[in-house]
Amino acid sequence: MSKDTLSTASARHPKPPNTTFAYGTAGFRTIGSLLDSTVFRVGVLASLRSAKLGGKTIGVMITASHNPPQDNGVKVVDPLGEMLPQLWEPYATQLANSDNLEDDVRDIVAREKIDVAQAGLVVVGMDTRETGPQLLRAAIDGIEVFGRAKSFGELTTPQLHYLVRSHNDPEFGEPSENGYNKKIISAVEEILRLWNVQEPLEITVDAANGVGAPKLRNLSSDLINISVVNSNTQDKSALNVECGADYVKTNQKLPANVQPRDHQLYSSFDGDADRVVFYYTDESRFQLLDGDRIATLLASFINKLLQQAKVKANMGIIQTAYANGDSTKYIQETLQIPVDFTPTGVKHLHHKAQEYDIGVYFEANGHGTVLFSEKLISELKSTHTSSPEEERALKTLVLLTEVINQTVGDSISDLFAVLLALRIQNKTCVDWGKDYTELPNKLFKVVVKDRFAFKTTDAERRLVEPAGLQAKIDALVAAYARGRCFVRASGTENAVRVYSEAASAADCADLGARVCELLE
Ligand code: 16G
Ligand code: ZN
Repeated sequence: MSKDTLSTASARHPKPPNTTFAYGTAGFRTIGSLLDSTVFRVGVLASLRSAKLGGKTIGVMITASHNPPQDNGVKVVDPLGEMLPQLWEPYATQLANSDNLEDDVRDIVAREKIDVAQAGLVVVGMDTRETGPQLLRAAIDGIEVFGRAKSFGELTTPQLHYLVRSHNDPEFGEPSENGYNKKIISAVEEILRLWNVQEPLEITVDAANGVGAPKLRNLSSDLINISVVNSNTQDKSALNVECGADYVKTNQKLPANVQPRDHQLYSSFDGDADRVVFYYTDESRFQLLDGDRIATLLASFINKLLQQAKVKANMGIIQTAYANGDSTKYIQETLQIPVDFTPTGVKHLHHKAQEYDIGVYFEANGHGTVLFSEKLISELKSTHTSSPEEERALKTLVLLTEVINQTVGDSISDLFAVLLALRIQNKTCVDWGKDYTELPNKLFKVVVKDRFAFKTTDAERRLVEPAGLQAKIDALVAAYARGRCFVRASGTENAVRVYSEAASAADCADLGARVCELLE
């Protein structure tokens, strides 16, 4: 190990005093100006991860997603575009907080039996935040202690995942941003041609003043006509402010700068373009189409194609506790597709979805994708068809596996999947909104002394600690028609979240408020 290099390089990235860092659900995330040493150390860890895997390409993404402009964050992406395995998260935390970096690196190298000479390439990307460029340089500095760095500059998070995967697996696509664009556009256009669609796909997207805006512009074509609002990435203080998927979902209202025409579909991305929600207005009433709706739309569309293609595949939908109870009921009773629940956080949903031939996973907040197993994809490619209708459905399914990002939830590819599902089924956004009605629901945030005292089970739907609290919640819930309520510690903020739903909006608000009182 080139000890000198590590200590010399690390001296350029001193750790701020009195700060502790924890690698959580979304990697490290805090005020951007505090993150220089952490990002440097994540760079070191990423090259160790590459060495551990015999030189495979690893990714580092610098982003704080939907968080406010002054925040930033960093996470590591594994070779096939998955999140860093949970076993390695403590190493990230260990290095970020280390007061003796050389010893801690040596410790990890010994424990994981790493030959640092094997360290290969680490690809790096960032969103559009003010602290991004400086943190990008810190990451590169860290990576180059053992490995090689390649910066792609500004990227959406899913683009970085794509780039990592395509560097390791050339069949996945060309390892460039252009390769990403080409893969999606050509699959979308081919589907449109198969279905003889003449009119271009059209939508207005609120890009949260984030990186999704410039990236969407690269995706126009004769058949794709997207207008982007909230596209100001120059004004660094505008990111995610009064716009973006998180704002729209949390406040259940239109973002700034969208003046809707009734019955027309709009969409919002978050700051790093891995979340998307849709909406329309109906006589000025705002109708949100969130992750639950995207899951049901895509699952039923894919089901129809499977039937037309006469292909059998086992499909499951993965939800979290935040999924609206009426969406779960609709999936189970009307679509007749099995539902699994996992804790919040993409890695949990993604993992579960991999158990199916087709695993559809979406968090209600709009993060999700559809995973197709390798086995099914090769079956689809080798199936012989006996009618043009079967042939078209089969081809569409194969092309959808290219439109839909197979590594992580992706605003851009989810946007196209939704537009295709609507257009091909001749379904309007109003039809989509009427697939099922939604139970009134409300989210509360409570600041408590120690959020780690709240321990859950059953995919975060029940508390096991503090002792006795769940029984009190159960007693409250029982008093409301179709009441449901759960409490969980946030993984990204120092707070506890309370979600309530009930048959009426008044009951839902009342139930949530009473449960919040129990926490004080
Ligand atoms: C992270 C997760 C997101 C989840 C959110 C919950 C990833 C990439 N992101 O942002 O999926 O919805 O945390 O936040 O896994 P919370 O724990 O603060 O409620
Ligand atoms: Zn995001």
